[in-house]
Amino acid sequence: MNVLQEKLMELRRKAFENVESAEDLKNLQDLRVRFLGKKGPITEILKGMGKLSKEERPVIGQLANDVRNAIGNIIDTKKAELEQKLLEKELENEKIDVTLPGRKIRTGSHHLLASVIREVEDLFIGLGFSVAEGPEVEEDYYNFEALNLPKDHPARDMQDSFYITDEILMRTHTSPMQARTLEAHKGKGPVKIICPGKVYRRDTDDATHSHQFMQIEGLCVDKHIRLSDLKGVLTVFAKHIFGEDREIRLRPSFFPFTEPSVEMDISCFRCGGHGCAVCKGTGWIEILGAGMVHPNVLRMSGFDPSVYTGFAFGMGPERIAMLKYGIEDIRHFYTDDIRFLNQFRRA
Ligand code: FA5
Repeated sequence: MNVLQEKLMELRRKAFENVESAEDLKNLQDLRVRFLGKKGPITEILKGMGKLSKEERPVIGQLANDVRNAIGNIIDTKKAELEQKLLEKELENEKIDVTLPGRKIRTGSHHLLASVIREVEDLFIGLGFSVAEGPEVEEDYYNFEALNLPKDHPARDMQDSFYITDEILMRTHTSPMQARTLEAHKGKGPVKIICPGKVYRRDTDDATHSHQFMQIEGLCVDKHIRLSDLKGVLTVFAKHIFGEDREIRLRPSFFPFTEPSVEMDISCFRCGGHGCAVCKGTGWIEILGAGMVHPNVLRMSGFDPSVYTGFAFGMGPERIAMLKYGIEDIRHFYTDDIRFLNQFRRA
C-alpha cells in the first residue's frame, strides 16, 4: 500500500470515528465540510490525480471515490439517526395527557323571549298560518286610523305613543300588521298570519311594564270565520304552551278594531284553578286580547265585510314567559344578565 492509499484509509477511519461520536446535527455538518468539502483532504487528493503515474491513477481514483462515498453514507445514516432522536425528544416534550379533563366550550343559545316566540310561531305554522313582519316605525294611519281609531278617538289614550312627526310614530302594538296584510291581499281571502315584533309605549318601566316590549299578533280572515274558530285556535294555543289540562274562558272586553272584543284567560297552571298566588286567588290568568275583526277595519283595507269575516288576537310574549317560568320582573329580559339567561338555555 502506498502513502496515498494509507492516507485515504486513515481518513476513512478517522471520519468513521468522529461521525460515530457526533452529538448533534451541527457537529455532523461540520464533519461533512471537514472531510468532504471543497477544501477537504479527499478533494485535495482527487485534484492531485494529474501528478500520479498512469498505473496509480485508476487505483487511487477508485479508492478516493469509495472512501468519499463511504464517509457520505455514514454521515447520512448518522443524520437520520440524530433527526429521529430529535423528533422523539420534541414529541416527548409536547406529550398530551388525554386523561386531563377538557375545558368547557361555552356556546350561545336563544334568548328566552326568542324561544317563546319560536314556540308560538311553530304552533301557528302547524295550523296553516304564515309569519309576517312589519315596520317598527309606523304611520299613524296603520297604527290607528286603519284600525278604526280616527284622529280624535278617545281610545287612542289606551296606548300612550312615541310620535316622531304628526304622522309617524313608533308602533304601539303589532295590530298595524292587520291593516297592512289585508291591504296587500287586495280584498281576497284567506289571510292567515301571525306577526311577532317589538312595540313601544310611553309606559313607565316597572316590574310588569316596559316602554319597549314584544307582541305577537294573529289574524285569520276568510269566508265563514266565526268566534268559535277563534276559541278553538286559542284553546289549542293555551294547551300547547301551558299544558294539556288548560281550559280557557273569554270575557267581554273592548278594542276599537274588534267587535265583539274579548280577553282570554287560562285556568291557572300552578294551582289547576283552585286559587293561588300566581292567579291571585281567582283560578284564572289573563293572557291576551282578541276579537272578531271589526267590519270597518275590513272595509278600510279593501275587504267586503258582507263576504269576509275574521278573528284577530294580540299577546305579550314577555307575559307568557313570566307566567310560564315564574319570572317576577319584566326588566330581566332586557338587561342581558347572563346568570338570568343561562337558566333558560334549553327553554
Ligand atoms: C293590544 O295591544 C291589542 N293590539 C291586542 C289585540 C290584537 C286585541 C288583536 C284584539 C285583536 P293591549 O294593549 O292589551 O292590546 O296589549 C296586549 C298585550 O301586550 C298585553 O296583554 C300585555 O301582555 C302586553 N303589554 C301591554 N303593555 C305592556 C307594557 N307596557 N309592557 C309589557 N307588556 C305590555
